[in-house]
Amino acid sequence: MFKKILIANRGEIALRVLRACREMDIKTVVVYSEADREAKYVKLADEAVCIGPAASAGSYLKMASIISAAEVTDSQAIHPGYGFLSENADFSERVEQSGFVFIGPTSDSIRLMGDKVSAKQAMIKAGVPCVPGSDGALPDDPKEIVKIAKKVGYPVIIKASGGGGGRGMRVVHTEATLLNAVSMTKEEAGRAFGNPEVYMEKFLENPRHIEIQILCDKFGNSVYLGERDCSMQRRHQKILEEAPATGISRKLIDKIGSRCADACRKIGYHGAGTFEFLYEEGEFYFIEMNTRVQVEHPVTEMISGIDIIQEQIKIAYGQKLSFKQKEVELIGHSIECRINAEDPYKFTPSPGKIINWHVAGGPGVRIDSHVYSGYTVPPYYDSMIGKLITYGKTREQAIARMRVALSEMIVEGILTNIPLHKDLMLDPNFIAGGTSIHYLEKRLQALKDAK
Ligand code: MV4
Repeated sequence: MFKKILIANRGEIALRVLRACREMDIKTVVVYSEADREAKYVKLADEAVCIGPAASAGSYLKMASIISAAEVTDSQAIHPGYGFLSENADFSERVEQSGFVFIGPTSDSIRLMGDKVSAKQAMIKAGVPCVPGSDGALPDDPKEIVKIAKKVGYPVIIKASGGGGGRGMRVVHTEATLLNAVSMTKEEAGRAFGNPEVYMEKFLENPRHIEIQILCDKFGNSVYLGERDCSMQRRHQKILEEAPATGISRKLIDKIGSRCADACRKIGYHGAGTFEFLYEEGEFYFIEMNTRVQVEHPVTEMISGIDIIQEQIKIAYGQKLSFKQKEVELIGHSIECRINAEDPYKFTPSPGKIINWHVAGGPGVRIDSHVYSGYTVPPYYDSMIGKLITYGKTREQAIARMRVALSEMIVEGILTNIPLHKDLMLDPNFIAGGTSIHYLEKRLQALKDAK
């Protein structure tokens, strides 16, 4: 096994990776910016290297500084976490060219999935169902574009090939506004992603966001670890996730899951990965694939008993997957509430010093967080300061445990979204399960209107 791994990230995921390494008896190196000097994982790591100023452009995004830190500490591999350089194909390439192992898929896989048109074409070829739409990128000829939209049927959505995660999209309801929307999306995409290519899909009005977790080794063995429901979101930021998804049959999950695992084999993927789907009226439609570990991976860990970070490390080292699909047993239910340092209803960031931090406990409660009493939440990064995860035999029990756990949380000195999570745990529609991607925004609007 690796003797030493460098963790190229910050916050709760840096601590999460560090814990996985320590359990495996692997030495850890963390890199940190000047703003993260006081973080808990910096003290827990075997070695820590300051790589630059608070602004991530000068630290967590500086490839040369991270690779230098790996060189001076004699690290063997680099775990990129999520965000920052985790889905940057050039970074993974440079890591490998410098003689280190990138804990993730090949740069070719990252590139294939980073371009949404090539990702979708690869998935169609591999037999994964996709949203009906244009066959690849849209042509320049306006007549052709109008023809494609007519065939797809309105409403349609125009998406940038270089986009993803909600960036660079436009919904079009009628032919009258189509061509202008296409040019505007192309214009923006060229500026934002350096790639003006766009494609078209049928716009699904009220879907759920369901994703499939997969693991593949370097020998063509792949498994799926069931699904997560990530529909509870606002402005493309997920706020809570759960596994399994309410009301979707195991038979259907097994069908779509094995398609995903097959697709990984076909494209030579290795590592952990997530297939994102829209789910509407009993059908799955692939939209994007994430080639990193995700924030919400713990809910899958809770119901599968599989440590996804440790599996990533073992795969990267070149071990074969130690279990087969039929040995994957998903038991119980898990919910994750993302704890953000922000106003619970205005969503404005609330960085600053945490005067008092007291976390929940008891059976079926997990906290992934790097913060502590006296820690100052820096204003430079994402507002997520931790994740509260519960597990129960049933969804009802996971919700009940979440309700109690939220009531036990004490966070003083900054605002958090804990009150919003408390509200949601009592919301009849959430309790019923299966709400769409638009539910939270609609509910927040209704609250505003009532005031
Ligand atoms: C869509 C869609 C409806 N129809 N595609 C937004 C993020 C990006 N991953 C894809 N997104 C969407 N694609 C079609 N054909 C609606 C969304 C969408 C969405 C998707 C997942 C989670 C939250 C969302 C919020 C708004 C829109």
